[in-house]
Amino acid sequence: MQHHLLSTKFFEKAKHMIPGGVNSPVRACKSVGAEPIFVEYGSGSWIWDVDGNSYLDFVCSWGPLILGHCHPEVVTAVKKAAETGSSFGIPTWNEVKLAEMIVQAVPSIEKVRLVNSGTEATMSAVRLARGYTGRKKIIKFNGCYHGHADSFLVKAGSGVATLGIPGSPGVPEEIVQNTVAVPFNDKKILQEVLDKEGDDVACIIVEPVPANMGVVLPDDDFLPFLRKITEDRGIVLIFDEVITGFRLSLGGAQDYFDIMPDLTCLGKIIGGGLPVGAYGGRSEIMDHIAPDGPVYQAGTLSGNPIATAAGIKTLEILSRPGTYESLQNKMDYLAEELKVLGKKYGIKCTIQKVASMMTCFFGQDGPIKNFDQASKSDTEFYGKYFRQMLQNGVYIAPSQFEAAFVSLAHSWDDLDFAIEATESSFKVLA
Ligand code: HOZ
Repeated sequence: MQHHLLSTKFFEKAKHMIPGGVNSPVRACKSVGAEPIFVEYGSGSWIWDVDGNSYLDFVCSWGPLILGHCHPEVVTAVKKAAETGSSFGIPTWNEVKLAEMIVQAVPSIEKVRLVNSGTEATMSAVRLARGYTGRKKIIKFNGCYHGHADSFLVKAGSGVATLGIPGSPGVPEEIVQNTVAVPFNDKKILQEVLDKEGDDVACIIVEPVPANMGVVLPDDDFLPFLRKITEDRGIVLIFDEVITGFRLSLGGAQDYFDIMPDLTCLGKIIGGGLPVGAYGGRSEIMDHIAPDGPVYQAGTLSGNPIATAAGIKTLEILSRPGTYESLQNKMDYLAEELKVLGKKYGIKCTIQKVASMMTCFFGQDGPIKNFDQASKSDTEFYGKYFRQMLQNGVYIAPSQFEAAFVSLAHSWDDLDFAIEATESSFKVLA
């Protein structure tokens, strides 16, 4: 039987100095009726907490660790970079190398600017879209999460959905009135909004496969529709590929679905576990960014040499033959076995997956196509499931509205371990 004495002690202490004891809200595990574990270290697909318990990890730092924890080649690259200087605020060759790898892999990106996080990437991309079009409004989709910049905190997913808060105090009305949120996969409502306000719309920003309301797949004609209506109206189409970039394929969701946006936001995997974000797209648009153009955006640590070293090595490993097939096969196996177990124990759940990410929506017959439907999931059951899985040595996201990620480090034995842990959990909860 596990105990979490030291984690509890650390959390108590943390709460005195850090709001809620955590540096990002979902980590507090509130919505699953638990307290956070404090991690001591990770290796491959496993993490160990400060009380000596081990867990098979399906959070993988919320997506970046597609190679697992402490991949030896990434560790070597990071060590080597650290020995030659951690930050200069002067260009380094690593920035060019990472930019080149991104431009080569992501089909719609001709030029790319490196930043430090996904939030920075999305807020900068929207500023660029506004600067480029001279228009103010942006359209986003309910349940999609694009980081925590003011304009995006309207019907957002991830932690905002997890905690059930409508938006956020501190975001001025004048800012959110320029953000229109519409249901994902609903062409009719979007068309109506555009017929009314289309001439004022600078951009439509979308997670091509939303993963912050749980994993929700776009209808076959939805992304092509977005591409067509934005093109027709001179609206910039932004794909937020912070999660799907280098996850669905080397070229991200745009390559997977063969739909080219005007701008793309990246984060997570391109930093190999260190803080890197990026936004890029057609040169004609990107050339509006300072110093070439008037749209301002800057950052002291942007293109950081250690973070870019981790990113370069990660992308290099991902581009070796067979990586995406291996990830896909493992996720297919896991999802199929979970489906069988759901049936066996009479647990109503809908599993939605693409490539190596998935969500199991409890209490649902599915398919889940938008945030309204996702939010009808049985979150109380999810909480119980989370706690059982933790006891059984598996760490899944402490929220129904996130994704589970399989990494290259997950072995077939690991997957069988997760399947057994799920069976034990379902037995108790059925
Ligand atoms: N917004 C992140 C998940 N989509 C959570 C980040 C974190 O808590 O570390």
